[in-house]
Amino acid sequence: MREIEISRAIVEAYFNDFLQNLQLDVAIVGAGPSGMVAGYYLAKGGAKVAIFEKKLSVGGGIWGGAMGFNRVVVQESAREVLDEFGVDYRSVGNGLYVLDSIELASTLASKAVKMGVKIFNMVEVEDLVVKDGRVSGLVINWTPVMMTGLHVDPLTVEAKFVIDSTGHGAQISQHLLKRGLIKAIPGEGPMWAEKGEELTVEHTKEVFPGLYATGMAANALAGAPRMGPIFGGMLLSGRKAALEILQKLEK
Ligand code: 48F
Repeated sequence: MREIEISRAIVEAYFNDFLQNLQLDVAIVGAGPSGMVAGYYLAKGGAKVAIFEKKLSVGGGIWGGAMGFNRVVVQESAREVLDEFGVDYRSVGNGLYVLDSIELASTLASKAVKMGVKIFNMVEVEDLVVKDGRVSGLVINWTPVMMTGLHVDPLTVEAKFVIDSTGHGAQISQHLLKRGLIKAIPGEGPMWAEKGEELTVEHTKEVFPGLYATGMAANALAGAPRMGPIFGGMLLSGRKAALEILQKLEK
């Protein structure tokens, strides 16, 4: 066994995948719950889809449950998404179910990847490509380059649709705001779990031509209430965006 064989295997495999994913049907930014669920349903529907995640780990805000107690709650309306993924849960009454956040994060990631979603971690999306009034791709760079502030130019990825699944800050939509392409991102309102969940799903939509927002990014764009450790809205939001985009792609 030679060290160079190990290096060659990694470099070839990674860059083959990277080349294959420079042109996508859908580029998702952020591998939290809404992004991974969106990716799964898009891949299931036959779309070519990749997720770009700036951290090393996928799962976003799932892992810590609430206050570090690694359990989360999902409501009745989202139970079919848990069943689709095969995540276990236990009823606690009143249409609520409790589940293990480690199982949720790892299963969403595993099922998305097995369904055909390519996840590129440690890649930060630093901007959008916008042409003729439509989002048509991502501007990406290595997270360590962004963290150190090195003066290194980015690369780009082309996509028919982009999804902002970046969570609370709606970081990708912020690029449109700062250029006056969208009017406002009010951010999340004070806690009201039930309303926040409803409005997150309701406001999961195309927020600018070619750009969808899911999960807490959709919530922030709508100025809807925060909801804490209940995750059904995140799962349903990811599924809703995926199904709408599949229709537009005529898949
Ligand atoms: O925050 P996050 O989990 O997003 P979500 O799908 O789910 C929110 C819940 O976890 C929770 C909640 C539920 O009630 O409130 O917070 O809306 O995951 C967002 C992911 O996007 C990544 C970030 O590291 C995280 O993994 N991310 C954010 N900005 C970028 C990014 C960026 N510019 N480029 C790449 N990844």
